[in-house]
Amino acid sequence: MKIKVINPNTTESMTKKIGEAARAVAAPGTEILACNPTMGPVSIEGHYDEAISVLGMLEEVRKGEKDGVDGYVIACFGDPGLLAAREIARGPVIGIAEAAMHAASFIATGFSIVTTLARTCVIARQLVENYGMTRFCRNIRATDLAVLELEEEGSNARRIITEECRRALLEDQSGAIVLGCAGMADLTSQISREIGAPVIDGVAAAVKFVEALVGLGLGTSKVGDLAYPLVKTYTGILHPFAPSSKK
Ligand code: 5HY
Repeated sequence: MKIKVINPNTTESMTKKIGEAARAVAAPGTEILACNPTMGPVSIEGHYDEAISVLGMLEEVRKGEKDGVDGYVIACFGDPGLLAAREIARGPVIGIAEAAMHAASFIATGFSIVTTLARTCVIARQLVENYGMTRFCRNIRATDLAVLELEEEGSNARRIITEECRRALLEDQSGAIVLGCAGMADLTSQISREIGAPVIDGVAAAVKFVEALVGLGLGTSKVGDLAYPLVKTYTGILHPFAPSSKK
């Protein structure tokens, strides 16, 4: 099967890291296509970045549909454009935040999210509520690291994140940690060993959930609100994004 893992920001070093994390857990028969749009924010750190990033992400799904992709991962912790992507996709589309939270809920009675800037915590909080995870999520902790600091050689990002994860176990009584940024995907096993608790990266979790759904013969429902978008004209520079009758 072919799974397209989409980094909605345009930082290629993060896309490479995300692709490596996805391939590390993919089953032998799964081909991972890691990509990012050529247009959009270099990092997604708030509502505006997220809104703008959705168009580029959806374009990657549109291309995937033409290329016979079996399922998609949206590799950004805000799960931007998730339902819009599901409307245009035949196969399953999984966001890394929903995947990580569900995985954590299967192995612990409570988890903490450790993320980047404090201003993104409200986005994670909204996802916790939307996904019905309020009873499992004990806390959402910001490290105040900018997303691109995770890409800097020799930054002390890993140490800062590890210490925050350690505090979360003690202070939140959490049994598992969810990493709140796709850019942390390469830190999972090292942090888990250091703190002695499960640490979940949503990229890997989402890949396995897509494999499971495709393996069950399940794709996105086309009954009701996730049916293909209605065919209509889009004017101006967005004209190429108009839903067409060709599926
Ligand atoms: C992410 N931003 O996973 C989110 C994390 C965040 O560019 N990739 C980004 O801080 O919201």
